[in-house]
Amino acid sequence: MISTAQAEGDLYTQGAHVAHWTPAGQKPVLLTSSKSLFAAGKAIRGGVPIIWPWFGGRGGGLPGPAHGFARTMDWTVEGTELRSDGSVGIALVLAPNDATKALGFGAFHLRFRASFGKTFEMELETRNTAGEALKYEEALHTYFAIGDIGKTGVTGLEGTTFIDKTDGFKRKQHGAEPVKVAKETDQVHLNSQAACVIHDAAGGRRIVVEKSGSDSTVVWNPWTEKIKGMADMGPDEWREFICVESCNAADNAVTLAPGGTRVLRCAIRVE
Ligand code: TA6
Repeated sequence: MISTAQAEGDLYTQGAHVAHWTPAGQKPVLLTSSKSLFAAGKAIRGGVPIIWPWFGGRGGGLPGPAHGFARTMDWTVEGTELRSDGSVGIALVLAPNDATKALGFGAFHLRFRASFGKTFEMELETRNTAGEALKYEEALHTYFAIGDIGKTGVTGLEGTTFIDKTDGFKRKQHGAEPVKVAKETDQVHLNSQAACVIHDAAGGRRIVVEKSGSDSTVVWNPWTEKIKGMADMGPDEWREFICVESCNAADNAVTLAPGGTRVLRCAIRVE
């Protein structure tokens, strides 16, 4: 639990999972489901799940949990900092263990830094400690709280190619209009480095999502039917959130040279 004059927030060592960030004078910016299980080995539903080292199903007939193992493992707090500007920084690390080695990941080092203040900043640093290249996907899979999905649009993805996971993973071209959600939406926008803005008309605000070190952006909302099969979400919660995920997925998977380091950054503010 973080509480300063600038913001409030919650972070769990399981998954280095940020569940809440509320800047002073604002409504909560992240949604964590009222039905999240908060159980060992089960990802918290909402906030910012850290997706690593694969996005979605692992594929290739290989074993492993959806969206990788980082979000259900216990991370170690490396340090905390109350800064002179009133923001709070927390750093957590994840190193290989028997479970990751059994999945074929025995040489890596992850560091996640979160900064809670008037803006919310995250960094996911991957270091390859192996003697060969490390290929991985990653995402900060952020659930943004909005007033009404039907009155929400996302700009910043104009003209991008996306993989439509609701339509046979077909590749499609997005036009010049904002991304809107009027059915189940699950889109991996490729080669997109631009900042996104969530226009939350019902909530009377815009949420700006800037990023660096990220070449893909996913927009997801389960809509009315898929959410019914999600035990850790209320049946009406689909109206109240949109995931805009800063990631490196699919064609934008990362191949990191031995000894290399790469950082995915995301900075969020409300206007
Ligand atoms: O990012 C969108 C997505 O990949 C969807 O396909 C949906 O599966 C969502 O993530 C949530 O996945 P989870 O494993 O957290 O239920």
